[in-house]
This record gives sequence, structure tokens and C-alpha cells, in this order.
Amino acid sequence: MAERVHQSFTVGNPVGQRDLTAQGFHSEANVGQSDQQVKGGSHMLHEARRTKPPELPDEVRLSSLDGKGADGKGQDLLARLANGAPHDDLRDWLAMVDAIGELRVLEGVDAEENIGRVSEMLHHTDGAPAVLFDHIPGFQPGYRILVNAQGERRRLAVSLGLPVEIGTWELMDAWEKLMDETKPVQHRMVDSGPITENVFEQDDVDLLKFPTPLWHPQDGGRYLGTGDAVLTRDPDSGWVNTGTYRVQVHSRNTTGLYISPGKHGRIHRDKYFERGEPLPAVVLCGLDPLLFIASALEMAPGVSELEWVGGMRGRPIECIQGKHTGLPIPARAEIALEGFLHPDRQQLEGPFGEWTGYYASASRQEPVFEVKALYHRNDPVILGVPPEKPPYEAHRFRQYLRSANLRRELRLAGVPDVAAVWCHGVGGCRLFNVVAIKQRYAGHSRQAGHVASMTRTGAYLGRFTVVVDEDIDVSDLDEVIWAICTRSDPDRSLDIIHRAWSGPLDPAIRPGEKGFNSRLIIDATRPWEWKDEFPPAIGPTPEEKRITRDRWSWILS
Ligand SMILES: Cc1cc2nc3c(=O)[nH]c(=O)nc-3n(C[C@H](O)[C@H](O)[C@H](O)COP(=O)(O)O)c2cc1C
Ligand SMILES: [Mn+2]
Repeated sequence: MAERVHQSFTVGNPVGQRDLTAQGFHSEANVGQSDQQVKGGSHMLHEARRTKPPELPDEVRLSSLDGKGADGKGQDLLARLANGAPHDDLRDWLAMVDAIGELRVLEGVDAEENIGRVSEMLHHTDGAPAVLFDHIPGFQPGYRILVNAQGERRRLAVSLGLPVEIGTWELMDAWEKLMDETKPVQHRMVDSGPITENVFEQDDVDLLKFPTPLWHPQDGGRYLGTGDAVLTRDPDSGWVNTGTYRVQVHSRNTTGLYISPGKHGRIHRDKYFERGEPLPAVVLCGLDPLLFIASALEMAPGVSELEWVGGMRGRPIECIQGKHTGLPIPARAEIALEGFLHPDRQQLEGPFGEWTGYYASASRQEPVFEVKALYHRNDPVILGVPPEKPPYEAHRFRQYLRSANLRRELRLAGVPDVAAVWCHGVGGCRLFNVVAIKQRYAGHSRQAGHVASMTRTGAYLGRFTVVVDEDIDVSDLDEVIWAICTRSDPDRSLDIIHRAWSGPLDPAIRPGEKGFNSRLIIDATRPWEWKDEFPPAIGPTPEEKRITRDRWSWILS
């Protein structure tokens, strides 16, 4: 957390911050209190960000979405967002986020160095806005890149169509309900849409015209696909999957497309390759944020993320049919690359700065994606989600959703009395997950730890699963570590699972040996056999804390 820039008046995100504990676990009254501080504070912050400091070069300009006035224009929109309003595409979403005052437009920033640098700092700054880069030197004006889109909870709420001021725990409950209740809605085929405003085939495909940043200084190339969605089809069942997999630009019409072992797109790839055929695929770079979120999360195998998003919105996603692959292409996406991933054509892919905080998978020969057709809207917007040292943007929003998903999976696996779950951003929401239970029987805590380590959400590249009693705030690292320090004893509290699902990105496994890793389950609950003799913990209940803070705020602040 040392690198995180803390502003006293912002409460961006609960990762590792005391404010969540201070609010009292699940305490609504106090969430309201700090939200008020946030509003005042973020207003000041946003005003400050409207003035360009004199030391910046003349080429760098602050602008606005329509090139005219300031934000906060859409009063009707604001009223709708208070209750939650769905978006259909990235442009709707930009207008919504502009209306809540959390979008900045920056012109004249270079793709070689500064877009990457600014993005990295935005990810690690609480309360930072979404930034749309335009007029990127060397590229056509209007060709834009959006970064830090989901870096704050209010913007995530906009993406999910939930009330903009929703709190952490309410957002998780709402998401869990959506996961339970959403019924897929088949996409609807249309003949054309905004995506067909520009269509290029074969030799006319030119990916180099897009202002793709060098996101990190040691990257092996430019990654057009970071906040993307890759559509592939299962050749056996016809299931169309959508997953976020990185896309490095190799030439005017070829890219890399790196998919880790076990991911759905990789299983589709392997099936085609086993038949000696290339994998048909469509890469969307710039798409509606809800589809991006669904692509970047571990949905169950067999689920079409496209249909799931249609179901969540209550209306089908309109798609055109890809000319070369027959795959559906969302008609309101910004950019679509349609083509084939070839088993027999390989090129070096990487290194790339990855979510573990390292260039850990280095560079390897990977299959080449040949782009047969390029479709894009006029003035396309690339969604940039470059991985950074955790927690970065994708962790700032997935911490809510992955935690809710893991809690749900424990419930569906029949683990009773799970009080709370938190997938910590500092572990990339994978490497350090915490489950709180109300212990009901001998062995309950181990069951929770083992299952959590191996569910759909916990299985890929996990490392540590901590099980605590329900009095511990799972989202507060201090409390979790305190529980480990004081309720566990290594001799009786640790289990290791060997040869678990990992992959090339695991920095702790030596190059050449990657594939498996192990899991540590830390049982930091009070030992079942003598939990009633366990010494009582010091400290007030959340309710006592609230009362004390109300009465003594004059000395505590
Ligand atoms: C910004 C971002 C980049 C990602 N890049 C990759 C990648 O290059 N390869 C990969 O296998 N997974 C990557 N992931 C993780 C997958 O998107 C995620 O595991 C998702 O569940 C995959 O979809 P699937 O479950 O349908 O396979 C990335 C996630 C994010 C948020
Ligand atoms: Mn999937």
C-alpha cells in the first residue's frame, strides 16, 4: 500500500483502508457519513483537476466530452443514475460518467510513454477519475483511449446499472443476486450498426493506425487488447464464450492473443488445434463496460457472457455476423478484429507487465492471430486496462465482484454459515482470499478453506486462503493478520494443497517449471475443541464503536 496516494478527503475503495472498519462492518449509518465527506472532497478534487498546471507543455490540453462545457450537465441523467440505469454502449457510459463528474478528457498526451505512466498513477490514486485521451500525437484526432474506467465504486455502479451511491456490501449483495437470477437472453442478429461504419478487409486492415500505447517500459510491444473481450466458439457444443485476453500488435494485420491454460478461450483453442484447424475469433477493443466486466470474470463453463449480459439488461445484445468466422459481433462495439489464430504460425509474445506486478511470463513463441477483417466505429474509443502492480484498476472493481462470486460459490457448494468473503486487491483478488464463518461443527473451517481454494473463482493461480471467525472484518488486512497471529498455530492450522492450477504468469515458479503451484490454507479460527475457553478479544462491537465515535468525535478527529 505504500505507493498508493492517499488523499484525506477521498474514500475510493476499501482495500487495506481503515475507513471500512471505522464504518463498522455492514453498518449503513456510517457508510452514509463517510459518503458525505467523499462528496464534498471529490468535488474539490474534481475542480482542481479542471485547471491545467502551467508546467505542462502547450500541446497538452484539458477538454470535455463534447469539446464544450463542463460536466454535471445531464440533470435528467443524474436523476436516472441515482436509481441505476443501464447503458447500451461505451458512449452512453461516457455520458453517464461525465454527468457524475468523474470523466476527464486529456488531449496531446503521447502514446509512447505518458499515457502508460498517467494510467499507472490513476490506478493507484484513490478518487481518481476516468480519463479519455484524445488528439494523441502521431494519430488521427478522435481516435481515443479510455483508462481507469472502473477504478471507483461509483463508476462500477454505473456500469452495472445499480444506484450510483451504492455501498460496498450492498453492491456485493446486488451482484450476487444478479448472478443467481440472471437468465440468458440470446443475442439478436442485425444487418448493420455503428460497428459497420468502417469495414476493412484483407490488405486494407491496418492496426497500426490505432493509438496503441506502450503501457509499461519493458513491454515487448504495443497491446491494443487489454480491456478487451475475445469471442470464440466451442466446436463441439457451439457455446460462444467471451473472455478478456491480451492482444499484442505484431504488424498491420497480425497480433498475438495470449490465453492462459484452462481459460475457456484456451479450451476452445486447444480443441481446434487438436483438429489441426485455426481458432476462429473476434477481438473487441472498446466495448460496453458491462460486457467487459462479464468477460473479465470467471463465469461458469457453458455460459455465454454475451447472453448473460443481454439477460442482465433485459434486452438482447444486437450483433452483426462476422463475415469470415460467423461469430456474433456486438453492433455497438467500438472496434472488432475478426480472424484466425494459427497453430502453425508462431511469434514471440511479451514480455508484458502483468497483474502480479511483474513481467513474469517473459516472452514465448505464441500462435499468431491473422486479422481478416477490421470493423470500427467513427472516432473509435479503445478501452485500456493495462495490468499494473496490484491493486490496479481491474482489482479495484473485481474485488467486489470476485468476493461476491466466491461467497456465492461457497453457498452453492453447501458450505453453511459463511459470514463474509474478501478477495484482497493486493493479491490481485486471487492470491490472498479471506473467508469468515460462524463455526458450526468440527471441520467446518477446513471445509470452507479447501472449497474456497478450488471453486471456479478460487482455483486459477490462488495461493493463500485464510479462514477466520465471523467477528473479523475480512476486508481489513490488519484484522486478518491479527487473527492469523493470534488464533492460528502453524502446527495445527496449516494445510497445503499440492499441484494446483497455475500457469506461466506465476512469478514464484521458476521459468521452465511453470504449470502447477500449491495452496496454503490458514485456519485462523478459534480452535473448535476449546473455542469456548479461548480468551475474550478486546475491543468494541461495531455498534459500540459507532456510539463512541458519535459522542467523542470532537477528540477523535
Ligand atoms: C485487464 C485484464 C487482462 C487479462 N488478460 C488476460 C490474458 O492475457 N490471458 C488470460 O488468459 N486471461 C487474462 N485475464 C483474465 C481473464 O479475462 C479471466 O480469467 C476471465 O475469466 C477469462 O474468461 P473465461 O473465464 O471465459 O475464460 C485478464 C483479465 C483482465 C481484467
Ligand atoms: Mn467464460
